Amino acid sequence: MTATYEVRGTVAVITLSNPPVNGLGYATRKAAAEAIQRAEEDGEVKAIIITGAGKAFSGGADIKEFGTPKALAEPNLHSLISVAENCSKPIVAAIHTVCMGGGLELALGCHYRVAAPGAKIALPEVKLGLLPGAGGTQRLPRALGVEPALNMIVSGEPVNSELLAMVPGQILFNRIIEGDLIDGAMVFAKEMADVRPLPKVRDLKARVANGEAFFQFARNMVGGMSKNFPAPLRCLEAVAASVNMKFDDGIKAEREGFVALMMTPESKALRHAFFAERAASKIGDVPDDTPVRKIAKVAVIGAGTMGGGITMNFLNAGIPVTMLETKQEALDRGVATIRKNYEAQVKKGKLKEEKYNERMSLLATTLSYDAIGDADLVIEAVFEELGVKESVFKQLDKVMKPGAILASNTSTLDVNKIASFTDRPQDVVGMHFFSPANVMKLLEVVRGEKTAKDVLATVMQLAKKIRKTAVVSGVCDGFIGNRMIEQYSRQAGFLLDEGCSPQQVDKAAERFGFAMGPFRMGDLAGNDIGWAIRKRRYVEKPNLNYSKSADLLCEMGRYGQKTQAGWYDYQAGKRDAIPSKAVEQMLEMHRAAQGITPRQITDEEIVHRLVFALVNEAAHLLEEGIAQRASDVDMVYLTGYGFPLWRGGPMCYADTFGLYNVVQTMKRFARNPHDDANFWQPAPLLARLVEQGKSFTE
Ligand code: T1G
Repeated sequence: MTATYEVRGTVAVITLSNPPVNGLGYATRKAAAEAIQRAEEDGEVKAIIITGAGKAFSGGADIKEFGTPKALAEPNLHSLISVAENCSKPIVAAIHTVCMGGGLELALGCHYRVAAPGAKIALPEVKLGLLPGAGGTQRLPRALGVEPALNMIVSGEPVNSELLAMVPGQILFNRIIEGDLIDGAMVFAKEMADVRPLPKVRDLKARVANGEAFFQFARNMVGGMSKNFPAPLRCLEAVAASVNMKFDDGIKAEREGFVALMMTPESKALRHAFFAERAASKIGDVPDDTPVRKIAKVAVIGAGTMGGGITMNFLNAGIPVTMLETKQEALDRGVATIRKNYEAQVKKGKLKEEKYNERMSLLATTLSYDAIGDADLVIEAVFEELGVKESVFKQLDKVMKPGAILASNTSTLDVNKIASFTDRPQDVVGMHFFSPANVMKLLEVVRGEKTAKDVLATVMQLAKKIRKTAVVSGVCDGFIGNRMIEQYSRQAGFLLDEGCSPQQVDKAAERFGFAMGPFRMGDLAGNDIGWAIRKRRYVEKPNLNYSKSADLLCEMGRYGQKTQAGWYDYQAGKRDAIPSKAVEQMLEMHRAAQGITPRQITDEEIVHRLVFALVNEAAHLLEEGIAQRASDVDMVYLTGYGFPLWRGGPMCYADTFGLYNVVQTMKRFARNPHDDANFWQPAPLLARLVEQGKSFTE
């Protein structure tokens, strides 16, 4: 949590040291400022190098300190940068690996900057709903040029150091150091030791031709791409200030923007999502250093939509896959679909031809279980019926080598039951991918009662390798995401019974920010899927009432896009959802048969019945230990169900709305005779949090 200091000859080397990424927390800022002052007072020292220990120069301000007094405790980041900039001896920032956010702003306050090639350079604050708040919007345009600086700040994306060093006229990097960075920085520092005046980025002028027109064009572009996210436009205005204002005035303008953004719910949501994604990879009772099993070869059972998509994830990560089917034509179809997906990417320029060929060379197919026994992981993606799973897992138990992980892609079936079909339940785990499996980031890792800890650790690490956001779920019907979406869908059905049209519900949900409303989603996924689940429910839970509208729709054969008719009508070959007269009439007749007089329902009621149904069911899941933490539930909905990122997930949204207000709203819903009063009783956890004045995620 500090900075180390050593003198080599006439050069002081200050090393930021706050693992894992040298976040510029209070202790580190204080130690760095003291070290600079120590070097300044040391008569032997002629020049100073600042660098970072471990795997980063610095990942920026310590986000964990935000909202606490430490974030602003002196020396705050501005003050540390000012200490560096006003030092009477030259300071060289020696940058490697990662230099982001406040870390780059500190480097910009130094007199010189040298970097190893391949260092990731970024001002990613915009991804946290912020803007660079320690001079980055004023110094980077001066050091790199206005347009490249604007692009970096508004996108937040990293750029390699050696590429930035090639920008004409830049002085962001005075030298790219091949070989040992510190040795190279020492050579450079000695060369500069007596050069005066010391160069300060703040003394440069930020210039851009046709400034007003340039920023107006940029405003239109950025504004169009950042609906619901206030930070990008604020970033742009701060960069414009670097051109239109004196440095100190620009810093003031930047500060105002930063403080304003820090208070926005969008930034709170984005910061929450940043930590939620990282927290999701941790399993309470599985230590981070649990040894993992080597996964060099994968087998996938089933070459259908899911099996093919799952296979692509591993091919994309360079892991060979053997795909197994029962019939050659199914295999051929599966391979053809994979080829078609890749060829589409090649056509769009998203995938190089040689990469495509390389990935296809990793794919093997077989009709025989004997050919997959040496795989380290096998994932079955066969028909969602327990009998079929049983026969597959009994086969796998026979042929798979000891220590192989046996995973099921089941979306609702009992993973404990599936594990019981084998003599190695400790090697069985659920890996629930979401369709399209090669696109959706979410992977629900379903932990059976007997699933071994190293199996979990292995799958969580593998998820990162195939670029999935893995969230651990316990075993229950629907795991986390689908169990919650069932309550969401029940509410959608009740809303139809009470007077809404499918398009009204969908529009309200989409205005709230969902990528797709419940009825368009049903038409896309296939309404017959929900139908099959409800038929099971009517037997298992006869007291759980549902709107019958969805059943009536399926009885009309309106399964959705695949039948060119669902909640909406569709023209052949098109996906545009057209409001359906037939559905409108069906709903009118259904309401009359139920004796329901349709009523006007506000968007707010629609959204809150949908979202708070998710929240209440999630509170039960947390209570039962199916989900480890509320932020995991948010990750499931942000990465698998199209929940708007700028709201942080259902649990974060409930916290922002206020849990007391959520419960008050639920009480109103419970009084609706056409709803489900029992469901709207606050889950015990939710009631407890309200009682204690606490929240799910803060
Ligand atoms: N502050 C606090 N913790 C951080 C952090 C940060 N800036 N960056 C990473 N961590 C933690 C992270 O939570 C995880 O913790 C561990 O480090 C490893 O992270 C005024 C206000 C740097 C590219 O936005 O992009 O400066 O889970 O798994 O894959 O203008 O972390 O192990 O407990 O991501 O090697 C701006 C955010 C801050 C950079 C490394 N900076 N970080 O990636 O490791 S705001 C950022 C990243 C700011 C100033 C403003 C990445 C990384 P744990 P990781 P990684």
